[in-house]
Amino acid sequence: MKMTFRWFGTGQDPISLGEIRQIPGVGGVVTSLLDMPAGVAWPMERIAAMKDEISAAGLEVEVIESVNIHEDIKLGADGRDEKIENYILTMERLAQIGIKCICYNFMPVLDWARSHLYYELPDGSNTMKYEAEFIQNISLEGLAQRYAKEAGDYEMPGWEPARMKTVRTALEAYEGMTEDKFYANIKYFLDAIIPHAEKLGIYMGVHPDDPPVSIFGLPKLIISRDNLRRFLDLNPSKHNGLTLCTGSLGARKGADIPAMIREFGGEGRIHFAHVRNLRFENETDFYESAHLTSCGSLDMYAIMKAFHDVDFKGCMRPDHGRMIWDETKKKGRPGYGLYDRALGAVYLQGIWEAICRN
Ligand code: DNO
Repeated sequence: MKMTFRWFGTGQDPISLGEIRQIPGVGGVVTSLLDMPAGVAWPMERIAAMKDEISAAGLEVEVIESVNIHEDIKLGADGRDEKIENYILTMERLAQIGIKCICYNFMPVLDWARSHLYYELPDGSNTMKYEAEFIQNISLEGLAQRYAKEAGDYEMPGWEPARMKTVRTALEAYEGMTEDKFYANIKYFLDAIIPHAEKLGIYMGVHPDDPPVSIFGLPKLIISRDNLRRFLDLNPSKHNGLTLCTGSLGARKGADIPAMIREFGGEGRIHFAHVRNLRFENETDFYESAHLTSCGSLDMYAIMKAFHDVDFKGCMRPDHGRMIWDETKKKGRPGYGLYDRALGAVYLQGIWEAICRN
């Protein structure tokens, strides 16, 4: 296991590479070119500049999160082939700087969503929260406005104001989308890109849908063990794999995350891991707690033990953290402050060391 840290890029992230380099045990970052719209081929100069900047700071570029998928591909619409070709071009260029793992998602229209970005906990820290009733009673536009207001200078990925302008049309395009059709569209994409991934030595890791429930009438299809199985079986190559996100999958009460790690990790199909905790407040609502087992509802020891038992050699990163020590808004995108994630990275490595030495 290699511990990494997500960094959104210069101008996109108030956290510096210098700060990340000082987190014990973290030698590389997970990053992206956030301004690249889905469907275009990323320019080689931009990719090379990203690599040079990160190397100059003494860090590796370990994983690209994300190369986003154009809606035409998800919908199986006319024009998907051209976007798939651009996707492959981007993969080829990323391979030139040594990238071995790409994280992406197949979430319809939106990326992840929460009701609250800065929910205050009793200790005075702020965190993200998902409250089902709140989401049921707000329109998508209302939520987008709330994010735009609350997230300060940073756009929430998947909720960019420019994207919100056409979001109704995008939502309508999903009317009548069936599960079988959606999986057929995924298969079409995978069958096109995976042979290239094999040639390039790139491992693709799909991120599960977050939250794992349907919101604003959109289907959520990659949320459970059975869905992950179905996804992997669409294309049996080892290069078609998962980003195992404990927080997204774990937001379904009762989900057995260690069992999923053992099953899919044991088959060599987990290529990247997001490891975080969350605390359920009732059957449907949760907030994102500090990483410690004692702070949330997930058993972080059991999760790390499962990764260890399947001899997980990929990259892992701490995931969303709380905003602590006065860093709210000034110091990080929602969920992506410096301090709580750094504590998470060190805590997870502590568990790992104890398991390895036992
Ligand atoms: C949220 C992230 C997601 C993730 C994408 C992967 O914090 O886990 O936005 O990066 O879904 O494509």
